[in-house]
Amino acid sequence: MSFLFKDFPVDRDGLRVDVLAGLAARPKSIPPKYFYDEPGCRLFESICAQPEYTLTRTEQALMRAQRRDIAAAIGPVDCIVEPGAGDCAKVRLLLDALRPSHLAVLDIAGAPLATAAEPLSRDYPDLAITALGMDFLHDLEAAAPYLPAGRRLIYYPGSSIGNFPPDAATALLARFRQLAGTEGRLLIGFDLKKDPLQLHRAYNDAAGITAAFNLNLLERLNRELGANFDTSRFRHYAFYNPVAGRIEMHLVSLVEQDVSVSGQRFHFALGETLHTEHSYKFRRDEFSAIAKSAGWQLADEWEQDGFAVQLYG
Ligand code: AVI
Repeated sequence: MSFLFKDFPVDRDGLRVDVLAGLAARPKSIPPKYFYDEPGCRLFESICAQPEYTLTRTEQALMRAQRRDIAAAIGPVDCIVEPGAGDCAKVRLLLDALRPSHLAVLDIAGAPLATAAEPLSRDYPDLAITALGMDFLHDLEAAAPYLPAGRRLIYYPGSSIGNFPPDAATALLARFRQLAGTEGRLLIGFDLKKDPLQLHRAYNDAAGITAAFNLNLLERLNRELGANFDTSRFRHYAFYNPVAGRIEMHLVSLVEQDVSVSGQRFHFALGETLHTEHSYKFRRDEFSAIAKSAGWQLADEWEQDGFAVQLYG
C-alpha cells in the first residue's frame, strides 16, 4: 500500500566518544550495541544457528506453536512497532496473525532495514510500512509522529531486553509505554533462568562463534577508530553469574600491554578485563515486576523450553 523510509541522523562520533569513555572507566567496558557492525551482524546470525544457543530457535518455535492464542490475547491492533527489527523476519508471523494496517520498524542500521522492509509490501499489499533508521535508544520518541492513531502493539522479541541492566531495562520499558499509549500493548520475549551450565555453553559454543563475535568488537575499533588491538592477546571469557542472574561477557587481557585507540593510549594489566555485555536471565515473575514498575500490567504469558513471551497492556 505505502512504503516510507526515513533515516535519522546518527551521531557519527558516538562510537569514539563511548569507546574512549569506556576504556577510561574501571572496569573498562564498551556498550554491547557496538557489536553490530556488518561482520558482527553476520556473526550474530551464526551464533543463532549454533546448537548450544537455543534462545532464538526456541522463541521461533514458541511463537509458531502459540500464534493463534497469542493473536487472540492481543486482540485487534492497528499498528505494530518493532524497535531493533533488523532483517524484519520475526514480525511476519504477527503480521499474518494480526493483519494490522500499519507496520513501523526501527533500527540503527537504516539502509539494511529499508532493504529488509520493502519486500514486505509485496507480501502484504494492504500494509502501510514505515522504516525508521534510528538509534531508538536515543530517538524512540521521534518515531511517534510517524505512527498512525489507533491501537499500537510494541513487539520486542529476542531477549534483547536482557542486554540492559535492570534500571535501564525499566527506563526503556517506560518509554515503550509512552509510545504505545494507554490503549497500547507490549509483546516481549526473554530468556529464562535455567541450568547455569546450559547457559554457560550457550555463550561458549564449541565452534568459537561467540568468541569471534566478542573479539570482532576489537577488530571494529581497529577498522573504525584506527586502534591497534592484537586480538590474539585477548581471551573471550563468558560465564553465568548466579548472584546477578546474568551472563557476563568479557575480553580478558592475556598480557600486560598498551593499546592505542583514536590516538589515545590505554594500559591493560595482565588479566585485566574489558567488559562487553551482560545478558540477564529472568524468572517470569521477576520480569513482570520490572515491567510493572515501568507502567505495564501483565495480560498473558507463554513459556517453552526455558524461554518466555509475555503480553502486557
Ligand atoms: C541480542 N542478545 C539477546 C544476545 C544475547 O543472548 O544476549 C546477544 C549475544 N551475545 C552473545 N551471544 C548472543
